[in-house]
Amino acid sequence: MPLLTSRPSSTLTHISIVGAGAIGQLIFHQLSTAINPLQHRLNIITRASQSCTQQLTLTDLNHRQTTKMAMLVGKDEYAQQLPNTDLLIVCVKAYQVNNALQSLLPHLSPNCHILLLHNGMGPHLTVSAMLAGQSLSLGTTSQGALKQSAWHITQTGNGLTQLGPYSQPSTLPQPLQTMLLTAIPNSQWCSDILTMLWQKLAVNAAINPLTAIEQCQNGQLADKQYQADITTVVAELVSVAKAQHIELELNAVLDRVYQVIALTAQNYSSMHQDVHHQRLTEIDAINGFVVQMAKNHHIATPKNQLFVEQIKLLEQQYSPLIS
Ligand code: KPL
Repeated sequence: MPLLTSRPSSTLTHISIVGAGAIGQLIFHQLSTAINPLQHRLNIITRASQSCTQQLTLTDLNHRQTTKMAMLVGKDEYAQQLPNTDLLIVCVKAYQVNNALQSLLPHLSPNCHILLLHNGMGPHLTVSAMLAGQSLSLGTTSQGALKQSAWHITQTGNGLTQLGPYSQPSTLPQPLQTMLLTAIPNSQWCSDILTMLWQKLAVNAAINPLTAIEQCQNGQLADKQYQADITTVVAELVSVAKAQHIELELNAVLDRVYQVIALTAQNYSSMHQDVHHQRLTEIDAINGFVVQMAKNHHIATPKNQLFVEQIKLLEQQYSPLIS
């Protein structure tokens, strides 16, 4: 059932969100509050066979509850709905990006703009090789959201969101860029998004595996006993970034890691939670990506490699299924 019928579909700007996890739903709430319903159509692409409408609830940081109706597009309507999509925002986990896009790309118009928003790095390399004319932007968000139930999320943090073009020059129409920055609080457009993603990768490469291995909150990593591990893992990452022509300053990156440790002291990192709930972790897109890139440049990254092995060992103990 289309949400709007007042304008012909071809004159509307269509925005589709892929992934109905906590971040996908949060972005849906934020966009649906900001868009002009006479000009935009917003929906969520699902892997279900049939399309349906669904009530989505958000409890925000002020404990206010709002409910929105969402059109969930199932596989039966991909061929009809996806060719109209102007902006596809992909909010699935890094390891789900390739599969998700493989089934969607054949239906997308070459004019569609794709935005990848996930933890870690790597999928942009395979996705950019799969594209048939579509242009690509990348992003990272430190917003926090937790699922209370399938369609009710609670916002837990208002961290920074950084978005920027991977395809050069960017073909994301200015009104869509403005709409994204208006809708998502504390967000910015970064012309040098790869540098921002490497900086965020350093934060995740230091905090996520260590908190999962030590089974602790982020704040515990301020303890002196973790200092050598954190410095080594970040120093390895900085040298790999440099080989990729991304200039990071080791001390500045370490300062940022310790700032995040302090600001999120009470949090359990996403990798800690994945291990705790026996889910597949994002290790391949975090420390695994550093190791992978290092191999291309013949750089040794033993600490990142060790973290990958330790997390994979934990995963083997519960054999997670790829969803
Ligand atoms: O992004 C995070 C994560 O848990 O994945 C940090 C910044 C480490 C906050 O927990």
